[in-house]
Amino acid sequence: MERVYIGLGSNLAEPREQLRGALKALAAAPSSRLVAVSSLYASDPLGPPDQPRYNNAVAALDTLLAPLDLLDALQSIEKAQGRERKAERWGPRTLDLDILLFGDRLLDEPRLTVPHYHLHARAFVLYPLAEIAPQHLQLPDGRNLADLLAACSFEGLERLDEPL
Ligand code: PH2
Ligand code: MG
Ligand code: MG
Repeated sequence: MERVYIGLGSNLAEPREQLRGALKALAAAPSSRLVAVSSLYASDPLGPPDQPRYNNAVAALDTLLAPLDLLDALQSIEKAQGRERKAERWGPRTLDLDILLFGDRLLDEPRLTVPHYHLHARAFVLYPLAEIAPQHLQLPDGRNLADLLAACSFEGLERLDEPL
């Protein structure tokens, strides 16, 4: 089993329900066990500003799947929840499931880069990740989660009290 952290995001069609649906699907993913889920967050959109705020969360999954097989599984969950792939970069979406970390692996493949490209700079990833990751988590490239957090402002992020 390898521990994978997955970023969840949505800003269309009842975002909180989108995240809930995604968690249900993740819990049912083959050869995998959903082990932790962060709080629910609301966040200002990164990218084009003329789009709704996002809901974000991070989940921890233990899996026997290979990285690209997990990516296939995540993309079929996105698709089942109405995700349309559009040309606009960072545009609105019903559901986005991003592999943030996959055990200790460093992957640089056409379909998958791990750790996720923008992990280090995104409050809506780092703060929920820190809730469910070990306190001294070290990324496979040597960076420490605590250092990344300390350098990342909470601005634009809001932790919601409602349960996910
Ligand atoms: N995802 C994006 C683009 N911008 N902004 C927020 N706040 N949250 C996201 O999950 C997000 C985003 C592309 O994946
Ligand atoms: Mg994303
Ligand atoms: Mg994505």
